[in-house]
Amino acid sequence: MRYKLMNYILTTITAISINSCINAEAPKEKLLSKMQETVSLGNILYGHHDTYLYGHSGWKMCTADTITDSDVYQVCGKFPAVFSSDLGMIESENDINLDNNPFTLIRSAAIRHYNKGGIVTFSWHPSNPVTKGNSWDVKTCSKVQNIVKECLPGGSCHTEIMKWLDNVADFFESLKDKDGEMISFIFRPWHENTGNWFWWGLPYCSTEEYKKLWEMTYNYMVYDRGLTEIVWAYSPGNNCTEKDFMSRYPGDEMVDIIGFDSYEYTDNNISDYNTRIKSANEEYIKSVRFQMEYVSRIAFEHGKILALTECGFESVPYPQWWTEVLYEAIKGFPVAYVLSWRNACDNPSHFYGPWKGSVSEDDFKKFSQFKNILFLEDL
Ligand code: BMA
Repeated sequence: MRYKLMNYILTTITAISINSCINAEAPKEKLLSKMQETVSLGNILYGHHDTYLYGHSGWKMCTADTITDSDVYQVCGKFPAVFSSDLGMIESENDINLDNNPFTLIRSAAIRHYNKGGIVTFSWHPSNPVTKGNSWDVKTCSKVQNIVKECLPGGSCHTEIMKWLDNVADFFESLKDKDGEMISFIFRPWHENTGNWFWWGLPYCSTEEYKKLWEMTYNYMVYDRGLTEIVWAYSPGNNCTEKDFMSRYPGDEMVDIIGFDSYEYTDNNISDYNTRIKSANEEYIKSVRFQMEYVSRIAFEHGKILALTECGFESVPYPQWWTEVLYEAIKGFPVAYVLSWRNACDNPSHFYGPWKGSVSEDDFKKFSQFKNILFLEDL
């Protein structure tokens, strides 16, 4: 009897502690589990940058309580599973980001999306701290004028960049769920680092300096500010070699997601329109699959989640782009999410997602009905 009672008590205690472990799962673990589960079931989450904030036809969200629209929703009746936005200009304490979105609205949209079970991600296009131009201001960049080096301890911009990180951290800290707890989200700093268009790009700093920049960012957020719920995404650009991709990898302890950004471009030397689009589509599928091949292997070997962190074909000119190009490019890879870039509201040709009346509208609907492409309502 005593043995049975003892056994019962032990079993109960074990069950309680297992349950409390499950209940106590931190927001970051929950977010990672959500993505892992997606992948293990062979599903892919669909995401769209700034989806709640504005749309191609010129609509713009104005107040926090009107966060009820999205070009994606207008087309397929479902909201994306992943909501992305950008922190560019937060460094200069602007109230509005580089794409004219008030940070208050970005915050509201992110929290609302999270409270509905969605996944939130932020990129950051910070200004050039030396020239005060934007992220793309690389005119003076070279290994001689190395801005990344200036940002590191001892460099002329170090104090300033630490203040920038402070502003980013303040914003992150303000992201609280309905119970007042900090939400978990994906942060994707220093992205497309293998290209030559950002001041932290491949030609403008050494691999060690890039890694130190990441480490400085990570240490500040996690150890100085205690922001332990951040999910860190490392996402270089496309068409880079495996060697370049990994040469700047900051290390397993500072990364949770490994992915890349990849866009489709046409070759203007091809004069016939249809041939030009066909060739761009073929090239895109080939290049994404080529890179997915090695990035998925790396992600697996390092125990990380795989994602196509940005993708698209500006103006989506090919009507079947979603099912015949994007889907073909990612099919068969364990990708947790794919994210279409923004549908600008002030530049008619700068859109990457669907919108009502776009030539790829019907195809997007078809794509959204694929059983393995998940939206907010599926989470
Ligand atoms: C780029 C473009 C820019 C935008 C930037 C940050 O790809 O869409 O217009 O300012 O992203 O969102």
